[in-house]
Amino acid sequence: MELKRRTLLKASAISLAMAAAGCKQKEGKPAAINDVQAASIEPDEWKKTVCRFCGTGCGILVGVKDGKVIATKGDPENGSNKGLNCVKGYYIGKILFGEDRLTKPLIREDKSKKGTMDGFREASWEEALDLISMKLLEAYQADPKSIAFWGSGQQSIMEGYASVKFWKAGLLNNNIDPNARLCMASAVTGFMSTFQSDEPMGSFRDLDETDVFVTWGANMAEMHPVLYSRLTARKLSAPGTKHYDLTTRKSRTSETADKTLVFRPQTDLAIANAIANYLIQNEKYDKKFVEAHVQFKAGTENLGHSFKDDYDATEPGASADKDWTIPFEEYKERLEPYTFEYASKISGVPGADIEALALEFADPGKKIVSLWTMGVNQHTRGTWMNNLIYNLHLLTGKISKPGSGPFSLTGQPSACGTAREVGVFSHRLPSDLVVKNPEHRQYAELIWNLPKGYLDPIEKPGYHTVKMFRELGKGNVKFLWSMSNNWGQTMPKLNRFRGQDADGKGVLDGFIVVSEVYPTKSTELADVVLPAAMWVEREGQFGNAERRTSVFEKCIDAPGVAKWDLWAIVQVAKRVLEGKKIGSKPAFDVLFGMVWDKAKNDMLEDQREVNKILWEEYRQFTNPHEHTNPEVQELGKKLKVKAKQMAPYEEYVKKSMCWPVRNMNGQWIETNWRYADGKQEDGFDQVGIEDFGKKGTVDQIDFYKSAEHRPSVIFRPFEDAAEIPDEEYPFWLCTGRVLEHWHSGSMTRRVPELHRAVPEALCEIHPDDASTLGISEGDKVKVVSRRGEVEVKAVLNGRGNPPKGLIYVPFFAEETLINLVTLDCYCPISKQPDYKKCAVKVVKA
Ligand SMILES: Nc1nc2c(c(=O)[nH]1)N[C@H]1C(S)=C(S)[C@@H](COP(=O)(O)OP(=O)(O)OC[C@H]3O[C@@H](n4cnc5c(=O)[nH]c(N)nc54)[C@H](O)[C@@H]3O)O[C@H]1N2
Ligand SMILES: Nc1nc2c(c(=O)[nH]1)N[C@H]1C(S)=C(S)[C@@H](COP(=O)(O)OP(=O)(O)OC[C@H]3O[C@@H](n4cnc5c(=O)[nH]c(N)nc54)[C@H](O)[C@@H]3O)O[C@H]1N2
Ligand code: SF4
Ligand SMILES: [Mo]
Repeated sequence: MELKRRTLLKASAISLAMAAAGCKQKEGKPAAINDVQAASIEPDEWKKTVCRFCGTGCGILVGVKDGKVIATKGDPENGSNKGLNCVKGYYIGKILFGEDRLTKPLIREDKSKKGTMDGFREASWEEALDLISMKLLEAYQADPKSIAFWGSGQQSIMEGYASVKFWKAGLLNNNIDPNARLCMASAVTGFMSTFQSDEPMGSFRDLDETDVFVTWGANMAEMHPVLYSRLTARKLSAPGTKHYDLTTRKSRTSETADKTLVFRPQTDLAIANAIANYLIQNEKYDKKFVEAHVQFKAGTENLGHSFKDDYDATEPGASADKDWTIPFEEYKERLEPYTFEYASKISGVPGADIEALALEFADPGKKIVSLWTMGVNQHTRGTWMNNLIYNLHLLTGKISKPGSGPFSLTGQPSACGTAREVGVFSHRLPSDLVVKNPEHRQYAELIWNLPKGYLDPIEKPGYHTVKMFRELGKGNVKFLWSMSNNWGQTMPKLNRFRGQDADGKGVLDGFIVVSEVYPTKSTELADVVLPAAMWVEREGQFGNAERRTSVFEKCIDAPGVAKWDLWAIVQVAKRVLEGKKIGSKPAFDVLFGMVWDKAKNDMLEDQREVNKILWEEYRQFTNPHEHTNPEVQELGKKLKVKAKQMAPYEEYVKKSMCWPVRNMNGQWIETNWRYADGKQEDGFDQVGIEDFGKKGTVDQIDFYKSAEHRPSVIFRPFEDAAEIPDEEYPFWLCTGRVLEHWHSGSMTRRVPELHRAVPEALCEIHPDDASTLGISEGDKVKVVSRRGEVEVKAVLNGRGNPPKGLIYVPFFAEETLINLVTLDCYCPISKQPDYKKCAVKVVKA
């Protein structure tokens, strides 16, 4: 096994040396890890880490010698991947070594050169931090609403926690949101509206045990490859296991599916309702389960679309998240129009295929796992679509059981751990708490040692991401700090700040700080660039899609004077809070004194120590029962925050675990199926439900976080997309990713092997459409929307195959800025934009 691996690595090293790849990587230097490994040098030490790419959260062992990363391999002991890695994980070490790594702080001297990497000079950290702090204070004092922080599901958990604490408690400002708003916001509002508790109930182990897989808008073969291999392994080892792929374009994931249901964009809403309608009309739902565990609801309808900046203030915008209880009969009635015929007519999927899937749900003997990612979340009715999938699992009782459950897949390595769990959202606080609830704020005040009523910012909530960048474009956000993201490329409708008809004055005039590891489309727009220690150049934790918290150890030092992002946050907090008091104490001491070394006048040097101290503080949010203050214990109990209880930091250094993690007889035990009190003979290896849950009478399930312990089946109708193809713009544009590249390509395009595999973005188009337009393979085409255009090469029989009338363009290539074309309409509940559909025309360039 190991020998084979060496041979492989050798081959890749040879091809690496021979290739004249047009990407930036220090080749042949000791830093080019696989090179060294092929030369049979044994690492001094293998350190435990986690992949920094997708939400699968694969464990990776990093081989270190003489302070250098010389090899990487999958960690066989990690429960998420059991030693496997996809091609990005395989080459992950190389992301550290792009030749243009940012190693020194940069300060822009020439504002007229904004939009390029010219006009910067190198600066010391001291100077950069002083300047940032001065500009932040200046903007804040002029207008507290004019500052913003844009975070990321690629920050470590404590980096996210520190940024939340600084922004929300230090600056009393809720203008902090993560890139996860573009990614998981609809999943969050879906979970909260149905279950009143965020994140999936099941675990990846469901994939190994199910009878039927349903992908509802996820290209797992390319985006969660290691999980996908668990799916295919299950199909191979348990003949008869089925996979239904619902999609708007045939992808690699469709290739192994038993049935692919290609539907017209947005009509997934109608398909899901048709299945629910069938179950109810034919009494094929699980009556016992429904009677014991479920309530029925309806919500605001006819929401319209969020084209306008003031949409949130309109009547439908403001009431979008309202829902109310309805009797079962009313739910049944509302569903009635959703026959297979109707769903088939609007979706284009044969009625028999929808029926086949409905029959799977109707079969009480079948275990079903639903999986979805951006097809469902990046959707102007994203929250609704999440609700509709839960409806099917709740109606059939196929939930919280090994092999059965709705599983919302997370994109980023720590969208759950960081963005969601510690609350890097404009409306949230740690542990599912929200800023607009006074009791929730009071709980945070108790943990953060703040006077009662202290957390009372003007805006509750602050700006969500789309709003933040709209306001930046207009000049109303005057100070922005972004960290571990690349908004200059990944934000929808980019020409609000760049492109031919840009309204980008705000970006030019505002003061923008970008913490990065490479030059990007965002650093081009920055006033200060802070060089960050990336991946294993610092220690941290990620929380993956199955609620698994993992520690990654620091393996090497960062290049140049690049520094840990968390250090930069604390340093700016130190300067900005200078002279301010909370009660009678210096504000900085109250908020960050515990990680500050007064003697050295710097943050504590030991990163593990810093992580540990902050983690133990965060753990007070999730483990009130361990707290010494009875007030915390009581309020914590009332708010049921214990549903997310965590283990001490050191326990995660030993092994990764899925929360809630409970201490049972001195052992820290993870939870694979929430809400369930498992019996071992039923396949559970956990016993005992949450302390505040009662032993469920039906299926040993108790949805203890839901109102009245009953999650909601919510009726959500079909409402059409925000922009629909017409005569002038006759095609649907769908955007997304490819296996080899990560988002804006800033890291993966610097890995020669990945860059060579997919060197440019291509526009997939159906051969019939191409022929009508006179387009041949490889021709340059212009993709034009009402907002902007890009030029891109056409591919007729590419990796994915769109149906007639739909084209697909990935967004990894900065020279093909497809987000100049996309739309920034969002789901009115989650405020997550819909990158998956807008209307375009295609012309030969
Ligand atoms: N290689 C690689 N892997 C990644 C990433 C990466 O950049 N590269 N990024 C990670 C991140 S952050 C994310 S969010 C995930 C994204 O993972 P995915 O969501 O799987 O990938 P995408 O390419 O964004 O979206 C493709 C899916 O959207 C579906 N879709 C399009 N329109 C609709 C619609 O109207 N309704 C429904 N139901 N489905 C629709 C398509 O059918 C297709 O299955 O990938 C993660 N993994
Ligand atoms: N058209 C279109 N656009 C989309 C999507 C789509 O489907 N279609 N999907 C959306 C989704 S789901 C997502 S999640 C977003 C992702 O959008 P972004 O998060 O904006 O894009 P990334 O390329 O992941 O940006 C992460 C940046 O962090 C840098 N980095 C790496 N490590 C570190 C570190 O330790 N510290 C710091 N400070 N920086 C670091 C990397 O170099 C990289 O440039 O894109 C969204 N945009
Ligand atoms: S599947 Fe995801 S986490 Fe695993 S190696 Fe690939 S990118 Fe990394
Ligand atoms: Mo994402």
